[in-house]
Amino acid sequence: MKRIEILLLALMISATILGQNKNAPVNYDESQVPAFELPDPLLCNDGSRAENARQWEKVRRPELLRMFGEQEYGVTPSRTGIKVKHEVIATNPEAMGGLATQKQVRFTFTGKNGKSVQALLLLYIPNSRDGRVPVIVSYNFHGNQTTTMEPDVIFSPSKELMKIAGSEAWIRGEQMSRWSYELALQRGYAVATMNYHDICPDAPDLLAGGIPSLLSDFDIKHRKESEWGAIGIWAWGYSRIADYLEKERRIDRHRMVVLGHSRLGKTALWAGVQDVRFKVVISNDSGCGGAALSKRVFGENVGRITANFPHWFCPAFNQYSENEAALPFDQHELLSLIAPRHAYVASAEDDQWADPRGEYLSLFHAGPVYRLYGMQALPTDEQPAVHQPRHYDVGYHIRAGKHDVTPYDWQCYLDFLDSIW
Ligand code: GTR
Repeated sequence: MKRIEILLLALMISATILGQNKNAPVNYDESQVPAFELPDPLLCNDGSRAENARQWEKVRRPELLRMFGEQEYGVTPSRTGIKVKHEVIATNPEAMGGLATQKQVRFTFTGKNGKSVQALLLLYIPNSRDGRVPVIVSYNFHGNQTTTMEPDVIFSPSKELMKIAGSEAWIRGEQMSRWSYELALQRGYAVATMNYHDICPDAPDLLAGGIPSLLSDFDIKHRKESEWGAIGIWAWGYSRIADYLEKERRIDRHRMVVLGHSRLGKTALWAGVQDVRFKVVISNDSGCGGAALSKRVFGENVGRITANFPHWFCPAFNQYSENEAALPFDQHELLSLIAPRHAYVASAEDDQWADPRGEYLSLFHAGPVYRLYGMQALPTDEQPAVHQPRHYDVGYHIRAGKHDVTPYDWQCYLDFLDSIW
């Protein structure tokens, strides 16, 4: 073999070993979906089958949880040594034209290395209700100030951190179409948001900021196979928000919802799976590495996602790049880990990159675990038409339009929450 051929061969082999192929082919043709067999979520590693909720909780659930940690998102450290301080830095009892009480809470995280980082939580509590109310917790993409035109909402600290992104995207109100605050507040729900970059900057090179900078032994470029990455760290951040909300006297800590869109939908699922304080877990267009079944290899796939976002998952996940058939698990099992709490999956018709059908089937195949608890899961593998929400003890809808969060999505989520509470 010529030298150049040897070099090419070596490159091909290493690309396969390392996964992460930016050019992994993308399929949008249903007839080209490979034949695959989904693992049975109830089948334990020793070959026995969980027959009831107790066996599920004792044996199978911990096995699956460990698998997702070790092979996809990375293991969440049981102790980070990080201390958190909360300070209410602004309040407005007459926010949103009197609809809500607004609070802005500064979180200061301090690591064992003595470094600190700050994050800012924006909380709206409905004034039309007395006492404790349910809360929807959801990260935003570009700062609290982008979720509303309310002039007293302080810019998220990550605006400084993300100077490279110093674009239009960060201006006040820019993302407000994604935040149906009024609707939620009118219906008696509090909403809490924080910018996800505050917790961990979403760019491979910026991982030096945020929580990673407080972890002296963490180096994104040299992680161990099962070491956590950005999704794991954002999920950890969701739990820190829950810590605060549990102590807030207007919040009903038994009715905390985590909601996320897209990469933050993946994050909401991983957070909700691990932290049982979230009683409802909502995935909005979360796609590959979120609600969608990986083994369908439809739209975004493991090769593409691990190549484009090497910092999101743990290195062990790369081995399934262009090799989804080898996955010993699939995302329906992630959704099953939410039982006996409630999972909601939403898709958008034009968001084929996220594989709407794969998202639906994933929730359908999580059904056996919900049924162990006597809960009603999706009764059929036939995906409903657009704007025909299916609300049981789990929920699903698909709407017309593109990859986004819209008032229609919020309305469906609120209807579902009303139906279970
Ligand atoms: C895309 C990515 C998706 C999804 C999306 C988003 O580029 O391929 O997995 O996470 O970003 O978060 O908006």
